Amino acid sequence: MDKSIFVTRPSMPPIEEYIKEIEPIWKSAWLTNLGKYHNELEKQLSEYLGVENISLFTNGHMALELVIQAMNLSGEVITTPFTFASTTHAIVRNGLTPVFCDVNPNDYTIDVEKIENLITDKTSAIIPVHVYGNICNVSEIEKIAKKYDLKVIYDAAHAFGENINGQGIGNFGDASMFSFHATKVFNTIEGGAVTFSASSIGTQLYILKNFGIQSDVSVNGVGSNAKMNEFQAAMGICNLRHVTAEILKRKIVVERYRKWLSNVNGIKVMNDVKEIQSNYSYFPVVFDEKVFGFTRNEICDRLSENNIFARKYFYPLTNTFECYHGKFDVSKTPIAQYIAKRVLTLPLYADLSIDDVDRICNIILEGYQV
Ligand code: T4K
Repeated sequence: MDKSIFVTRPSMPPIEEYIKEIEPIWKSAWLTNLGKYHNELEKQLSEYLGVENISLFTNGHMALELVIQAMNLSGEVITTPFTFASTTHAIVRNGLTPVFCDVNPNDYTIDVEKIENLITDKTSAIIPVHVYGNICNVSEIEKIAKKYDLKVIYDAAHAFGENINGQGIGNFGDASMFSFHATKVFNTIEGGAVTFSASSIGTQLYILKNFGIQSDVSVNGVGSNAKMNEFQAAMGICNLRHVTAEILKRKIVVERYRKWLSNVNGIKVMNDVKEIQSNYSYFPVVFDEKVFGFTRNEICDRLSENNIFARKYFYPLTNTFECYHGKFDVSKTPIAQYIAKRVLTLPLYADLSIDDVDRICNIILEGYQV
């Protein structure tokens, strides 16, 4: 029986490297609460991401929840439903109403042509998603935000280390949230960060991730606890040494998938975009069953029968979740609905072998009539 292949597999440093990194933490017994390793990783990440301001968190979701809180938003927030649960939940958990904009059919990010029609006098922000690491149309979003005086917070969970024309992706909008979860291109086991433009947001984030505590005798924010601990930070420091090489290995895997699947009728794959330096975080494939001859679900099942576990990211759409039943009209996001029913993210990680990619593609293409 073949070994199981999952949609992803964490990048990890050699264990000796991690042990060496955590020994001083052990000896000092300073384990968390914004310690030395936390501060060091913050510094290294601001350099790697090419941003001036950054704040680390225990995970990406808390980073998003708290940056939304830090912006003091009210009323409605325009966002997309073609994302992980976190994006929509972070908006709702802040007492805000998500207003769902459709995605564009090319890269599944927010359709900038459809944003303005959704703006009302209650709109306070736009929260677009760089889904799969596909970068939103940041210049159009900026124009709209300026015109209507709206905040922009990017869900950049998938966009670690990406650049547009050499500029780090964390420099756009008022803020961006990155996820450092085990399944991401760069991980701190669990973890996340917010990059932001106004330094006042930094003060707010600092307070909000530590219970709203400003000093020993002053608590002036209704904060949470979302601090990154020292073991997470040490993992980040190790992984950061290897991340560029890991991304290059991912690129080789992606190129092999493209070689097999790019010219298949009824299969759509993502290609590189000239201005964008990609991190190759996900490999989504959209199956048009009428042309390809098989549905996404049939291909997903066929892979599972071979112990290959691709994932239907992002199905179901967040605006169809049971917890939001009756609240949103999914017919207003038809492109997102179309893609969610047909997309499959194929296994992708730095150590996925070319032989495995070949095997996966052969299984996908079994029975395909040219
Ligand atoms: N915004 C967006 C757009 C996001 O995609 C996410 C997270 C967030 C916000 C929130 O960021 P975080 O709070 O998570 O930092 C996974 C990840 O847990 C989640 O981080 C990620 N997005 C989402 C797209 O994928 P699940 O529920 O699919 O994970 P799970 O446990 O099924 O893992 C997927 C596969 O990864 C497994 O089949 C095997 C492999 N795996 C997983 C883990 C946890 C490993 O090999 N080792 C591991 O330790 O959500």
